[in-house]
Amino acid sequence: LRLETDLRRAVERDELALYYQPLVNLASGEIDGFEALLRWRHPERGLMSPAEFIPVAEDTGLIVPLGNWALREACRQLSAWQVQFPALRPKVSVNVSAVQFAQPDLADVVLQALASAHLEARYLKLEITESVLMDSGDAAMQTLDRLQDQQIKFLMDDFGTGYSSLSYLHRFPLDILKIDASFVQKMEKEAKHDEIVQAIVALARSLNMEIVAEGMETLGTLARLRELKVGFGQGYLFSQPLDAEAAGRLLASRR
Ligand code: G
Ligand code: G
Ligand code: NA
Ligand code: MN
Repeated sequence: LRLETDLRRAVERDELALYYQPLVNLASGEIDGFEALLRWRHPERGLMSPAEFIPVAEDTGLIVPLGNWALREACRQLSAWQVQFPALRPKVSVNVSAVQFAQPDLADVVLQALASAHLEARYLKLEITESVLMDSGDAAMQTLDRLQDQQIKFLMDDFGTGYSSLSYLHRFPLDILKIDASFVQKMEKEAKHDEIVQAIVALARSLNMEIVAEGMETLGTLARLRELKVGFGQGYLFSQPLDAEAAGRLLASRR
Protein backbone atom coordinates (compact mmCIF):
# COMPACT_ATOMS: atom_id res chain seq x y z
CA LEU A 1 0.00 0.00 0.00
CA ARG A 2 0.91 3.60 -0.62
CA LEU A 3 0.79 4.61 3.04
CA GLU A 4 3.15 1.80 3.95
CA THR A 5 5.69 2.75 1.27
CA ASP A 6 5.53 6.39 2.33
CA LEU A 7 5.89 5.45 5.98
CA ARG A 8 8.92 3.33 5.21
CA ARG A 9 10.65 6.44 3.85
CA ALA A 10 9.36 8.86 6.47
CA VAL A 11 12.31 8.44 8.83
CA GLU A 12 15.01 8.89 6.19
CA ARG A 13 13.15 11.84 4.64
CA ASP A 14 12.95 13.49 8.02
CA GLU A 15 9.15 13.76 7.93
CA LEU A 16 8.52 12.64 11.50
CA ALA A 17 8.17 15.11 14.32
CA LEU A 18 7.42 14.96 18.01
CA TYR A 19 4.84 17.23 19.58
CA TYR A 20 4.94 17.85 23.30
CA GLN A 21 1.95 18.12 25.62
CA PRO A 22 2.68 19.52 29.09
CA LEU A 23 2.04 17.49 32.23
CA VAL A 24 1.05 19.84 35.01
CA ASN A 25 1.49 19.45 38.75
CA LEU A 26 -2.09 20.10 39.87
CA ALA A 27 -1.15 21.43 43.30
CA SER A 28 1.52 23.90 42.18
CA GLY A 29 0.57 24.56 38.56
CA GLU A 30 4.16 23.89 37.51
CA ILE A 31 5.10 21.99 34.38
CA ASP A 32 6.43 18.60 35.40
CA GLY A 33 7.29 17.56 31.88
CA PHE A 34 5.79 16.56 28.56
CA GLU A 35 4.27 13.60 26.79
CA ALA A 36 5.97 13.19 23.42
CA LEU A 37 3.40 12.55 20.69
CA LEU A 38 4.44 11.42 17.26
CA ARG A 39 3.34 13.33 14.16
CA TRP A 40 4.01 12.69 10.49
CA ARG A 41 4.43 15.66 8.20
CA HIS A 42 3.17 13.88 5.12
CA PRO A 43 4.16 15.68 1.89
CA GLU A 44 0.60 15.50 0.49
CA ARG A 45 -1.70 14.75 3.41
CA GLY A 46 -0.24 17.32 5.80
CA LEU A 47 0.23 16.78 9.53
CA MET A 48 -0.96 13.28 10.38
CA SER A 49 -1.95 12.00 13.80
CA PRO A 50 -0.58 8.66 14.99
CA ALA A 51 -4.17 7.37 15.11
CA GLU A 52 -3.96 7.43 11.29
CA PHE A 53 -0.65 5.63 10.86
CA ILE A 54 0.30 3.75 14.06
CA PRO A 55 -2.03 0.83 13.19
CA VAL A 56 -0.26 0.43 9.80
CA ALA A 57 3.10 0.84 11.49
CA GLU A 58 2.24 -1.90 13.99
CA ASP A 59 0.96 -4.33 11.36
CA THR A 60 4.05 -3.90 9.19
CA GLY A 61 6.64 -3.81 11.98
CA LEU A 62 7.55 -0.25 10.95
CA ILE A 63 6.63 0.81 14.48
CA VAL A 64 10.06 -0.45 15.57
CA PRO A 65 12.19 2.04 13.57
CA LEU A 66 9.56 4.77 14.12
CA GLY A 67 9.42 4.13 17.84
CA ASN A 68 13.19 4.00 18.10
CA TRP A 69 13.39 7.33 16.33
CA ALA A 70 10.84 8.80 18.77
CA LEU A 71 12.85 7.56 21.76
CA ARG A 72 16.09 9.04 20.47
CA GLU A 73 14.48 12.32 19.48
CA ALA A 74 12.62 12.75 22.79
CA CYS A 75 15.84 12.12 24.75
CA ARG A 76 17.79 14.54 22.56
CA GLN A 77 15.19 17.30 22.92
CA LEU A 78 14.82 16.80 26.65
CA SER A 79 18.53 16.96 27.16
CA ALA A 80 18.66 20.26 25.24
CA TRP A 81 15.83 21.70 27.38
CA GLN A 82 17.51 20.61 30.57
CA VAL A 83 20.63 22.53 29.61
CA GLN A 84 18.53 25.53 28.57
CA PHE A 85 16.22 25.45 31.60
CA PRO A 86 18.25 24.00 34.48
CA ALA A 87 15.82 25.32 37.08
CA LEU A 88 12.86 23.48 35.55
CA ARG A 89 14.37 20.09 34.71
CA PRO A 90 11.40 18.85 32.72
CA LYS A 91 10.74 15.13 32.27
CA VAL A 92 9.48 13.39 29.16
CA SER A 93 7.28 10.40 28.59
CA VAL A 94 7.36 8.38 25.40
CA ASN A 95 4.72 5.93 24.17
CA VAL A 96 5.90 2.40 23.53
CA SER A 97 3.64 -0.05 21.72
CA ALA A 98 3.30 -3.78 22.33
CA VAL A 99 5.23 -4.67 19.17
CA GLN A 100 8.20 -2.59 20.33
CA PHE A 101 8.01 -4.03 23.79
CA ALA A 102 8.26 -7.55 22.40
CA GLN A 103 11.63 -6.71 20.79
CA PRO A 104 14.35 -8.36 22.87
CA ASP A 105 16.68 -5.38 22.40
CA LEU A 106 14.28 -2.65 23.58
CA ALA A 107 16.17 -2.09 26.84
CA ASP A 108 19.41 -1.58 24.88
CA VAL A 109 17.70 0.83 22.49
CA VAL A 110 16.33 2.89 25.40
CA LEU A 111 19.62 2.93 27.31
CA GLN A 112 21.51 3.91 24.15
CA ALA A 113 19.07 6.75 23.46
CA LEU A 114 19.69 8.06 26.98
CA ALA A 115 23.46 7.66 26.72
CA SER A 116 23.84 9.38 23.37
CA ALA A 117 21.66 12.27 24.57
CA HIS A 118 23.52 12.48 27.90
CA LEU A 119 20.16 12.33 29.65
CA GLU A 120 19.74 10.84 33.11
CA ALA A 121 17.34 7.89 33.15
CA ARG A 122 15.19 9.32 35.93
CA TYR A 123 13.88 12.00 33.54
CA LEU A 124 12.46 9.41 31.14
CA LYS A 125 9.10 7.71 31.45
CA LEU A 126 7.68 5.08 29.16
CA GLU A 127 3.93 4.92 28.54
CA ILE A 128 2.54 1.49 27.91
CA THR A 129 -1.00 0.21 27.55
CA GLU A 130 -2.53 -2.88 29.02
CA SER A 131 -2.01 -4.70 25.73
CA VAL A 132 1.74 -4.51 26.30
CA LEU A 133 1.37 -6.48 29.52
CA MET A 134 -1.24 -8.84 28.10
CA ASP A 135 0.97 -9.97 25.24
CA SER A 136 4.13 -9.96 27.25
CA GLY A 137 6.45 -12.90 27.59
CA ASP A 138 9.65 -13.27 29.57
CA ALA A 139 11.54 -10.88 27.30
CA ALA A 140 9.12 -8.04 28.06
CA MET A 141 9.31 -8.80 31.77
CA GLN A 142 13.11 -8.61 31.64
CA THR A 143 12.97 -5.32 29.74
CA LEU A 144 10.69 -3.88 32.39
CA ASP A 145 12.95 -5.10 35.21
CA ARG A 146 16.11 -3.86 33.60
CA LEU A 147 14.79 -0.39 32.83
CA GLN A 148 13.13 0.04 36.21
CA ASP A 149 16.47 -0.85 37.82
CA GLN A 150 17.88 2.15 35.95
CA GLN A 151 15.21 4.45 37.48
CA ILE A 152 13.14 4.75 34.32
CA LYS A 153 9.49 5.16 35.30
CA PHE A 154 6.65 3.22 33.69
CA LEU A 155 3.23 4.65 33.17
CA MET A 156 0.07 2.68 32.51
CA ASP A 157 -1.79 4.59 29.79
CA ASP A 158 -5.54 4.67 29.12
CA PHE A 159 -6.30 2.90 32.37
CA GLY A 160 -9.83 1.61 32.65
CA THR A 161 -10.39 1.02 28.93
CA GLY A 162 -9.79 -2.07 26.87
CA TYR A 163 -8.95 -5.26 28.63
CA SER A 164 -8.12 -3.77 32.00
CA SER A 165 -7.24 -6.38 34.43
CA LEU A 166 -6.33 -5.63 37.99
CA SER A 167 -4.06 -8.66 38.00
CA TYR A 168 -1.68 -6.90 35.58
CA LEU A 169 -1.22 -4.07 38.02
CA HIS A 170 -0.25 -6.60 40.64
CA ARG A 171 2.03 -8.64 38.47
CA PHE A 172 3.80 -5.66 36.90
CA PRO A 173 4.74 -3.04 39.43
CA LEU A 174 4.35 0.14 37.36
CA ASP A 175 5.03 3.60 38.78
CA ILE A 176 2.30 5.82 37.41
CA LEU A 177 -1.30 5.31 36.41
CA LYS A 178 -2.95 7.52 33.80
CA ILE A 179 -6.71 7.81 34.14
CA ASP A 180 -8.23 7.61 30.69
CA ALA A 181 -9.62 10.80 29.18
CA SER A 182 -13.06 9.25 28.69
CA PHE A 183 -13.64 9.10 32.47
CA VAL A 184 -12.10 12.50 33.13
CA GLN A 185 -14.21 14.18 30.47
CA LYS A 186 -17.50 12.78 31.77
CA MET A 187 -16.90 13.06 35.52
CA GLU A 188 -18.34 16.57 35.80
CA LYS A 189 -21.67 15.69 34.21
CA GLU A 190 -22.19 12.13 35.40
CA ALA A 191 -21.87 11.02 39.00
CA LYS A 192 -21.10 7.50 37.80
CA HIS A 193 -17.93 8.66 36.12
CA ASP A 194 -16.89 10.70 39.14
CA GLU A 195 -17.23 7.50 41.15
CA ILE A 196 -15.14 5.55 38.65
CA VAL A 197 -12.41 8.18 38.92
CA GLN A 198 -12.56 7.96 42.71
CA ALA A 199 -12.20 4.19 42.52
CA ILE A 200 -9.21 4.40 40.16
CA VAL A 201 -7.57 6.98 42.44
CA ALA A 202 -8.07 4.72 45.47
CA LEU A 203 -6.65 1.77 43.58
CA ALA A 204 -3.57 3.71 42.44
CA ARG A 205 -2.96 4.92 45.99
CA SER A 206 -3.20 1.45 47.45
CA LEU A 207 -0.62 0.29 44.89
CA ASN A 208 1.63 3.28 45.63
CA MET A 209 1.30 4.61 42.11
CA GLU A 210 1.38 8.27 41.10
CA ILE A 211 -1.69 9.47 39.22
CA VAL A 212 -2.09 11.48 36.03
CA ALA A 213 -5.51 12.55 34.73
CA GLU A 214 -5.56 12.95 30.96
CA GLY A 215 -8.04 14.83 28.79
CA MET A 216 -8.63 17.64 31.31
CA GLU A 217 -10.60 20.35 29.54
CA THR A 218 -12.46 22.34 32.21
CA LEU A 219 -11.83 24.28 35.42
CA GLY A 220 -14.51 22.18 37.12
CA THR A 221 -12.49 19.04 36.46
CA LEU A 222 -9.38 20.76 37.78
CA ALA A 223 -11.13 21.70 41.03
CA ARG A 224 -12.51 18.20 41.50
CA LEU A 225 -9.23 16.41 40.73
CA ARG A 226 -7.38 18.69 43.12
CA GLU A 227 -9.97 17.83 45.74
CA LEU A 228 -9.24 14.15 45.12
CA LYS A 229 -5.52 14.98 45.47
CA VAL A 230 -4.66 13.72 42.02
CA GLY A 231 -1.03 14.70 41.45
CA PHE A 232 -0.79 15.50 37.77
CA GLY A 233 -2.95 16.45 34.82
CA GLN A 234 -2.78 16.85 31.10
CA GLY A 235 -5.27 18.25 28.61
CA TYR A 236 -6.49 21.14 26.50
CA LEU A 237 -7.24 23.08 29.70
CA PHE A 238 -3.49 23.53 30.05
CA SER A 239 -2.26 23.11 26.51
CA GLN A 240 -2.63 21.19 23.29
CA PRO A 241 0.37 19.19 22.12
CA LEU A 242 2.94 21.77 20.92
CA ASP A 243 5.74 21.57 18.39
CA ALA A 244 9.21 21.67 19.93
CA GLU A 245 9.64 25.37 19.34
CA ALA A 246 6.36 26.30 21.03
CA ALA A 247 7.07 23.93 23.93
CA GLY A 248 10.47 25.62 24.34
CA ARG A 249 8.76 29.03 24.46
CA LEU A 250 6.37 27.72 27.11
CA LEU A 251 9.32 26.59 29.25
CA ALA A 252 11.01 29.96 28.73
CA SER A 253 7.88 31.71 30.02
CA ARG A 254 7.96 29.58 33.20
CA ARG A 255 11.67 29.92 33.87
O1 G B 1 -1.50 12.78 19.79
P1 G B 1 -2.72 11.95 19.50
O2 G B 1 -3.89 12.18 20.38
O3 G B 1 -3.14 12.07 18.09
O4 G B 1 -2.25 10.43 19.70
C1 G B 1 -3.07 9.37 19.32
C2 G B 1 -2.53 8.06 19.86
O5 G B 1 -1.24 7.73 19.35
C3 G B 1 -2.40 8.05 21.36
O6 G B 1 -3.03 6.87 21.80
C4 G B 1 -0.92 7.94 21.62
O7 G B 1 -0.66 7.17 22.78
C5 G B 1 -0.40 7.29 20.37
N1 G B 1 0.98 7.71 20.13
C6 G B 1 1.43 8.97 20.01
N2 G B 1 2.76 9.00 19.81
C7 G B 1 3.16 7.70 19.81
C8 G B 1 4.44 7.06 19.67
O8 G B 1 5.50 7.68 19.52
N3 G B 1 4.45 5.69 19.70
C9 G B 1 3.32 4.97 19.89
N4 G B 1 3.41 3.65 19.91
N5 G B 1 2.11 5.53 20.03
C10 G B 1 2.02 6.89 20.00
O1 G C 1 -3.70 7.33 23.91
P1 G C 1 -3.16 8.60 24.47
O2 G C 1 -3.75 8.84 25.82
O3 G C 1 -1.67 8.71 24.53
O4 G C 1 -3.72 9.77 23.56
C1 G C 1 -3.51 11.08 23.84
C2 G C 1 -4.29 11.84 22.78
O5 G C 1 -5.28 12.69 23.37
C3 G C 1 -3.39 12.72 21.93
O6 G C 1 -3.68 12.48 20.60
C4 G C 1 -3.80 14.14 22.29
O7 G C 1 -3.75 14.99 21.15
C5 G C 1 -5.24 13.96 22.79
N1 G C 1 -5.58 14.92 23.82
C6 G C 1 -4.73 15.50 24.68
N2 G C 1 -5.41 16.32 25.53
C7 G C 1 -6.72 16.24 25.20
C8 G C 1 -7.89 16.84 25.72
O8 G C 1 -7.89 17.62 26.67
N3 G C 1 -9.06 16.50 25.12
C9 G C 1 -9.11 15.64 24.06
N4 G C 1 -10.30 15.40 23.54
N5 G C 1 -8.03 15.04 23.57
C10 G C 1 -6.83 15.33 24.11
NA1 NA D 1 0.01 8.03 25.84
MN1 MN E 1 -3.76 7.89 27.13
